[in-house]
Amino acid sequence: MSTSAKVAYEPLNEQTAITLAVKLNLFDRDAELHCREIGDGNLNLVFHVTEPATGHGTIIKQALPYVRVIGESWPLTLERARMESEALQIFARYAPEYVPVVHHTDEQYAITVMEDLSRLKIVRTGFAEGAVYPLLSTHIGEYLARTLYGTSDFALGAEARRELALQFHNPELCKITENFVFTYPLIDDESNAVETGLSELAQELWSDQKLLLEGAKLKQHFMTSAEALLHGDLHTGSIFASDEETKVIDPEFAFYGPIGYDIGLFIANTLLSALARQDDTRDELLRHVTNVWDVFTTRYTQLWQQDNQEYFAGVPGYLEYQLQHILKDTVGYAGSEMMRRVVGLAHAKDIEAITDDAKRLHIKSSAARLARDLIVNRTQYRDAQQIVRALEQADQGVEIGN
Ligand code: SR1
Ligand code: MG
Repeated sequence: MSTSAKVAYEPLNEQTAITLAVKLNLFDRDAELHCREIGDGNLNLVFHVTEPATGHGTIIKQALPYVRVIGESWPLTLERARMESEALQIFARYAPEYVPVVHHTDEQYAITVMEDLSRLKIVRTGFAEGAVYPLLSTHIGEYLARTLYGTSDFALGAEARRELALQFHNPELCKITENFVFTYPLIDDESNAVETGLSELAQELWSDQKLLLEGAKLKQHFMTSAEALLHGDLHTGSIFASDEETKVIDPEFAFYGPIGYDIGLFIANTLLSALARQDDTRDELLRHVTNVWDVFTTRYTQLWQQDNQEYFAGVPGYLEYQLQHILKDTVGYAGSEMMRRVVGLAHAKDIEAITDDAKRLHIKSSAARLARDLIVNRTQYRDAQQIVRALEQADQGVEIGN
């Protein structure tokens, strides 16, 4: 296979993925290689090429010209592969220890070749199996503070920030979020997947005028605010981890948006996994919710004070105002994400896998009630501990309020 600009795109298969890995000198020419397509996301192909004799491996990710889970009837730009590889490289400038190394990219083939992370596990899967990942929220809080502060106006200055934002226009993937996170889950749209035992609750939500109004405001803020370069889809399926290590993958939804969106997605998906836990370790997942916020704010504050291009940065109260604004967005977007994982198209696989109907329905209805409160009452939340209290109230079926 050539990587010349004249060659037309074609999807890889397990054999051509091996050919490419050898051609890129990632393995010896005579190495015996195995390859498996392991993509389980909604959009792309992912090939895992390994050399069993040495234990070495690499990942080759390729965008398809359509949405993988739907098929060719839903075409989608290959441009997302460029977004992903460029975003990975930018995030690596700020937080290299939390991002996979990119070995090679090919725009024509929509390919990103990157570090093999098979020593780690996808956090959503690990959480479902009972893992806790003690360092996860410390690592994610660091990653979020460094990437989000580092790409903001405060760190870069407005001119450089505007230049960088041009590189991450990403209209097609932003439209997916606008529709499937912000719009469809709040209306009776045919794309929604609502299980029978939840249809009454869904009808209630879809006619809740307060929810629609606050959901609309969050969507508009997502569409117009350009605070920092976001990952754009930072759920627990986009994070690999072990007890010692954390890596954030899949930033194909990267664009300039509101800082609270990335934090909110991590929190929402951790809350969902916590709702599914009924043993003592639930508290350890909930600690990730408070800790990610604490680590984020501590580090963001240090970065703000160390190096800030904004003339007004030192004005008393300005940093505190920014952090309150980010918290309000974080809470609201955590609500939007939780809601779409219950009544929208793309559900959380760990919750869907629960076979006890009563338990699954309880988790989903608690999640929907919590999500509504996070969206509608987001300005009332003063700290992340309040989110944890709201989850316990939703789970116990009592009124949410502090
Ligand atoms: C149709 S795509 C739905 C979801 O898949 C991606 O992983 C994003 O989360 C998107 O919202
Ligand atoms: Mg993804």
